[in-house]
Amino acid sequence: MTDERRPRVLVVDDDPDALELCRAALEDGYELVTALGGDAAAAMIRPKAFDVVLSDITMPGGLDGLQLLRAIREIDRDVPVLLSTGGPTLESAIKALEYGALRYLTKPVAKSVLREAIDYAAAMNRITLARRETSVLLSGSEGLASDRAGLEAAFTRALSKLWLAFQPIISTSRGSVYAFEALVRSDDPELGRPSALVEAAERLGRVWDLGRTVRRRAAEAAAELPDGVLLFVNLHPRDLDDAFLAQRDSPLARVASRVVLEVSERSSLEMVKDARRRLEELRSLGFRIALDDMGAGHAGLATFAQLQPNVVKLDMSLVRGCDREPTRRRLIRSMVEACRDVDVDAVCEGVETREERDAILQCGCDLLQGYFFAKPTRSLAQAALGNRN
Ligand code: G
Ligand code: MN
Repeated sequence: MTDERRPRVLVVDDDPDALELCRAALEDGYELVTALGGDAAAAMIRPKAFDVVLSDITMPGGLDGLQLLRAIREIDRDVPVLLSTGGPTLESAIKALEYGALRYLTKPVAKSVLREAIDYAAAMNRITLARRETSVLLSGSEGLASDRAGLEAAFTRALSKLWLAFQPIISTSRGSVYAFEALVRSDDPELGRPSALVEAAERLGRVWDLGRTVRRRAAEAAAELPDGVLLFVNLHPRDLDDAFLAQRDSPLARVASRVVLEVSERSSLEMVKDARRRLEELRSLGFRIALDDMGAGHAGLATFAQLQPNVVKLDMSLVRGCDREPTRRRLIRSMVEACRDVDVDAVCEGVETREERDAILQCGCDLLQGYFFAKPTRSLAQAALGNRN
């Protein structure tokens, strides 16, 4: 081992004999800390205090292994945790996965198996630590706060400083604004980038909080829309599980006929239970559905069939440079034509230059969005003025 420090392993069991067995297997090469039961272990957890944790699952009379794992994840989201159990159940396996356990060991654990598993986990931990350092080196920042409490505080702060930017989608044939897309922004220094904000929400299990806040703001904006202009609002796939989304008296549902909900092709809908039924509910409330980022994901046909979108947005990675590449134009043209055949509106996103705009128009696409027309801006009125044709 090249590390000057021996990796610290926390072993947790309610059976002192089991702890001794681990000591014998790991003493050579590891610094071992033992805890007799989950409560004792929980009291020892600090960020980065251990390189690996190995815990029994069934420990009567205190935190069991799964509860301990959960408590560990509140404080240290990285440390590899191995669980050992006499009889794994499906339920415990699912929970373990959810809280990020590295693997299961079935008792009795042979010494060599244990050793190998701990060696592997320790290596995983070294990689994770190095990756974090790399991101600090390359981005000059710590990345997202590594402790849950810190991230939670940052996220709450970012939500309170959340605002929506609006970017027009232009109908070139009508020479007017067809819709605005609402894009989430925050003035928070740490979680200002939308991707960081969404990632934090995902980590904290607070995607619904974020979605509800965005939709409340979007509903306020919808009230100011000029006649006949729609508002596009991005959904996270997890939002589809939020019963509040499809409630008739939710702020956005009250203006549903003016709203197009975007679901990204980048994200799979497989994790959403009853996605199809939920989409039907939304449609029956009057919402329209858009498939966002078409061409950027791998979901393709399955997502299309599941969503039955009213609008498809062709991803900017396809649009970019389409004036110079015939292949891109051919793909855009065939998607736009196929959409028209099934009565779906096609929007090209990320149009940055006059040349791209002209090439897209030649492909038969009427609805365009991108910096060439207008950057996202704070107010709807400003966004409408910004567009050029
Ligand atoms: O995934 P989605 O399509 O919702 O992402 C839209 C994002 O793309 C927004 O953050 C918006 O600011 C950005 N965007 C909009 N128009 C353009 C453009 O013309 N060029 C680039 N590079 N980004 C754009
Ligand atoms: Mn979008």
